[in-house]
Amino acid sequence: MSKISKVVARQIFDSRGNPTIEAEVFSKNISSSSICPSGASTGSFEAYEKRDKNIKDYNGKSVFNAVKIINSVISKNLKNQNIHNQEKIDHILLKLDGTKQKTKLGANSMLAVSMAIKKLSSKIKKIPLYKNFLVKKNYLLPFPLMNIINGGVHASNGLQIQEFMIRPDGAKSFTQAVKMCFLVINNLKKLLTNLNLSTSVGDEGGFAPMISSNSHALQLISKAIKMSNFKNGKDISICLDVAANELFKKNKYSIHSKKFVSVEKSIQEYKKLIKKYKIKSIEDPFAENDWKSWNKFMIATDKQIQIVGDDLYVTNLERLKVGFLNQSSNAILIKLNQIGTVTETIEVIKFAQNIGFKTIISHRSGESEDTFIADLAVGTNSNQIKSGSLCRSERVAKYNQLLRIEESLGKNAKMNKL
Ligand code: 2PG
Ligand code: MG
Repeated sequence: MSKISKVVARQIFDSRGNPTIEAEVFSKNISSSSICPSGASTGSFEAYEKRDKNIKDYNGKSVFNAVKIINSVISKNLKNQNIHNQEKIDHILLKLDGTKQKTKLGANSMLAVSMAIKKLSSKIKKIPLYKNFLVKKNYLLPFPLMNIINGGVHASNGLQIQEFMIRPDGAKSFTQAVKMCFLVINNLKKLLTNLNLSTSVGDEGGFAPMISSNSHALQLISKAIKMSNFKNGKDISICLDVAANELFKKNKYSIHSKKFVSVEKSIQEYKKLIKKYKIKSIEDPFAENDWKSWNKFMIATDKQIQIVGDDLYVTNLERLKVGFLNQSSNAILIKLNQIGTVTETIEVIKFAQNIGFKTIISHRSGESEDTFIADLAVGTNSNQIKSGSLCRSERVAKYNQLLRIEESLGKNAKMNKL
């Protein structure tokens, strides 16, 4: 048995330059560390992210109190625990916290520790991280969902929809999947340059040109797919994250233009976009409490596309159960820091897979060099992974890790089902 000797934390910085936590777990003189990510378009039911809120220090964003919690109470209570018993350790953290939204310890302190434990366990077992989750053989690679035009709160261009993504549905390997996305991104860059539009990027590495209509963004992407000699909807498909919480007021939505319109009208407009641009997946088409509209949308699209709950479920088992009974979606986005521990995340993935939902592992808009989610995707047999564009090292790091995993699997490497 390998025991935890201590846990140490420090404040470091995420990809937006905001303070975040790195936790390092020790077993004698071996250690592993992990970094907590942070969202911008957060669901209100997400677990609590502890920040100091002292406006005179780092504009209120420092995490020194959370660091202190790890160095004192968490380190003390985890001392001598078996490093391989993730569930027990996570339950100790949950008990220490004792609140519904993890407001006492902070989900950021808990998650940084929880992920570092998982990493140290695999290091001590001398197995790669992806082999330390649910899947024990026949590992599959997830399809990447690359966010190539950024809008919403991730950019300042005025685009209503937050993420315009591509998914290389025709790829036979992860290497090929990345190559296909690379080609489309390169051609999109050429198109933007020719139109004198900016090729600077947003928080998730996608371009953030000053265009303000969804259909303009979709036309550009369709054109880039064609220029790359791929067929839209077959080789590559377009997928969206609307992040509709940000576009909701008094039961109306401003998804398709700046004007707020009814749910029925929004659904009609969605249907037009789906048909015209062969869209295959839409995340958060409606707001987090608007369960009725989600169900109407499921009925209106009649299983033809993937409908993904992110802010709707916040990787929370109770909310997922409600969504299942309500027939709100057929897929779930998985973000570790929405719930706060590895064990709870795995529980949600297992449940989702049992009810036939697709699972999509996701980064946050504030990320780091930590590639934990790449291994999590393979180790849980998740169908897709969303980690931004093929740009900005904190995004590419996850795709690079998947290329390494594919290489290590050799002939046995296969793509997951869509
Ligand atoms: C989302 C995420 C990641 P954020 O809405 O899916 O793309 O964004 O981390 O800002 O919540
Ligand atoms: Mg989302």
